[in-house]
Amino acid sequence: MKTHFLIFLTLLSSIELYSQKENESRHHSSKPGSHAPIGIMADHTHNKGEWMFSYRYMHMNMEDLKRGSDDVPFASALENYMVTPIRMPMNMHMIGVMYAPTDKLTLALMSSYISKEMDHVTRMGGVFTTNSSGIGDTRIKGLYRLIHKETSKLHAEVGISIPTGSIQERDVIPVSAPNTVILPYPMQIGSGTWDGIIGLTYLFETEKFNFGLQGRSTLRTGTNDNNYRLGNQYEINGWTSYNINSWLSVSARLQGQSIETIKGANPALNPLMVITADTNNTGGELFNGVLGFNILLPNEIVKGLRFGLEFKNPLYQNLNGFQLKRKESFTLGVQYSL
Ligand SMILES: [Cu+2]
Repeated sequence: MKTHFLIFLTLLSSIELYSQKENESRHHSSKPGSHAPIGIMADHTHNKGEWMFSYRYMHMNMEDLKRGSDDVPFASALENYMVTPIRMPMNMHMIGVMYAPTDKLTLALMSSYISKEMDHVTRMGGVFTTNSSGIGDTRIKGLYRLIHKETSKLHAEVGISIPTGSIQERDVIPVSAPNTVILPYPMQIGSGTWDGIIGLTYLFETEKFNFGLQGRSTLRTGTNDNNYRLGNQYEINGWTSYNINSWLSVSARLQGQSIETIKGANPALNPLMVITADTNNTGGELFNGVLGFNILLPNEIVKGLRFGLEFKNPLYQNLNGFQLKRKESFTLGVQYSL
């Protein structure tokens, strides 16, 4: 009986010690919700001398057709085009490095490996699949702190996207005779142009809750080697997260996206062949709901290691012309700071 009591006392005091330690490390940046949901890029800055390495895996799927905001059958696209895609899954592996040379400025470098697959049906009822994969465009960014208080933070993002991703992806299609052709716009890996990225992120943090608002644009410049330029992208994200305890937070966010149409056209693509080769069928407005959670491993286990997961569900999509409908997607990520 006495030994049981002693064990009980020892346990109690170790719990007491642990929670004291937890209190000491309860600085705002060391909570799970201090980082935005994992699908948000450039959400935070670092203190002078800090490094961070990250890896994200993103899976997206598109399936069935839309014209504007309406669901339409494949047959309606096949009245005007020889071929329509029916499904397009996409996988993306992203690696990132962040480093802060000063307290004010954080530098970030991002690279990716992308693989895409597209299933099609032809007017004659035949089906076939094309594939593409490779290294994506490379992004170099500077994040500059404008406001950096304990509870409210504001930083600007300025960057460039270097066209390291291929715009010459080819595959075999069985239309007329099996033939290796250049793939349409959505199956290419990069933009082929030097693009600018600008953004602004505001964060508000309390003991339990975090709120964030981010606006960012990808602005394309010039014309690529295949005579076109992808549309500019404008995106706004608003999110809130709640720290359930010292290592787990849950989040909800809303995302609005506006994508402009492609300017110019690749002369090697016949826009009557397939809907994805017609630039009228590009761009649109999307509104998504995203749920997720962040895990910050306790310092006693590993210092500075985080995990995040997010599930995205389209709530509204208004797409120009005929386009594949965006479906659910998820992002899984690991971040390690030192
Ligand atoms: Cu970071």
